[in-house]
Formats: sequence, C-alpha cells, structure tokens
Amino acid sequence: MNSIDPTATRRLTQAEQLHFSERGFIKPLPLFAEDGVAHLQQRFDELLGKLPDGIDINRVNCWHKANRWVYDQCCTPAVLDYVEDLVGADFYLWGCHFFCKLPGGSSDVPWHQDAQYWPLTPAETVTVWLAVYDTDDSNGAMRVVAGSHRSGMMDHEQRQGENFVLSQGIDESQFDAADVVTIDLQAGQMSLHDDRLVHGSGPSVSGRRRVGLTMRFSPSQVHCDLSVWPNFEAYPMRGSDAGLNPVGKIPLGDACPTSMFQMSSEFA
Ligand SMILES: O=C(O)CCC(=O)C(=O)O
Repeated sequence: MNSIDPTATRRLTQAEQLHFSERGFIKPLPLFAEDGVAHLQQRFDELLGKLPDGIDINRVNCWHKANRWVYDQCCTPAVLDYVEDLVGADFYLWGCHFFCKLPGGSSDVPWHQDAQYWPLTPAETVTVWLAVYDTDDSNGAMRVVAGSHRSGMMDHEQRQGENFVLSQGIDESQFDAADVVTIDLQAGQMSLHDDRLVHGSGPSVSGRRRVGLTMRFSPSQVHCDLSVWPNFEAYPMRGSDAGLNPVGKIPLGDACPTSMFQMSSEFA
C-alpha cells in the first residue's frame, strides 16, 4: 500500500474549485509521501519490465482493467475526494494511461483538447495526472493553456511523426502563448484538468525520466458512444451508477494491457 502524504487528507478548497472552473486545472495537489513515492517508482519499473517486447508503454491504455495494483491506485480515497469535489457525488473511472518520456522512446504530445478524442457526452471528464518522478520544463512537463476550456472546441489537424503520442494537434496560433502554464510537480504530487483544456508536452531535454499516471473520471451521466469505442467500460467509484455504460470487471492479477482499448474480460 502506498503511504499518503498527511496533507492530502483534505478536500479541495473553494479557491481551488474556483480556479478549476476559471482556469481549467489545479496544481500541485499532495498525494503520496516519500515512502509511497519509492513504492510507486518501484512498481512503475516492474510494470515497464513486464510489457511484452515491442509494446510501447505510451500506446497502451486502461491499466486499471488489467492490473489490480493500478486499479487500487485509482481508488485511493484522497484521489476520489479531490475528484468528487469537482464532478459531484456519482462518478466512474474509465481510463488509465502512463504518459512517459523515457530515453529512446516516442514522447511528444501535441497541443490538444481531450474532448476532441473522446466520444463521451457531455464533455465533463476530469483527469488526474500523478507524477511518478519530479517533472518540470527540463524533462517535458505537461503544459496547459489556462482558461482555454472556456473557448469551445478548437480545430485539430492531423499530426504525423513517430515522436507524437497523439495523432491530432492544435496550431499554436489558436491561443495566446502568455496563457501557457507548466504543470511542474514533485513525485507523488498530482494535478487535475478539464477535458476541454488545451494541453500538450515536448521532449525531455535533460534526459531525466518523466512519467505521469493519468486517471480519467466522469460523472455518471456521461455516456460513451460504443459505436466509436466498443470496448469502453465504466468502473463506478462513488455514489450511484446511472446505468448508461457497460460496467467493467475489477482485475485480480498483475497483468499489462497491450493496446489502447481492451475488454476487462481479457484479463479475467
Ligand atoms: O503527459 C502529457 O504530457 C500529456 C498528458 C495528456 O495529454 C492527458 O493527460 O490528457
């Protein structure tokens, strides 16, 4: 079990909630204490080592369907308390992805809005980005365009190149560079962002590892279009489930996903 930073056993303040609604993100929030961080880094290394040869960790998603330890991290009460303060009492988990910048890996994330990629209605998903290692400008920290979640959806163009983790991006001419904020975090801290917020990240110029474990949480009234994502499954976390989406099976073992979207039944 990861040990929690004692300052993480609190709810979001009104000022933090207002900041989220006006700027689209909150950082930094405390989560894991020092020994919890050591455990997180050790487990990350083990999971990386378990991936089959040729599978890029940036291109697999939904670790919570395959791996009980990752699922349990997503259920950390302090994480769920922060999320509940933004999305309300009834919500579920549906995605869990390591965004990594490791020596020799493909890692640039073009500017984008998550809601552009996701067939989820309404767009009300909140992402937890948990820092496995310290992150700042020198190792490709995530950057966000403050307030951009209030500007509607922006045009996304195809982005090709093996260094890009995502295939669509927003041109920088569509926003004001003065609004860009670096989500610098210490290992064990986390941030939260709105699914319409413009964000992205560049390479690690220092070569230092940068790893974020993202967890995607949606209020129960958010519905997925299964004709676009047939393998979508919800994992109710708090409150009541509206029954709008198939519910996934909680994993028992220590497996790894091997593609972006797999059914939980593959890991039974
Ligand atoms: O980790 C990054 O650099 C980008 C993460 C991201 O795009 C996301 O959490 O939606």
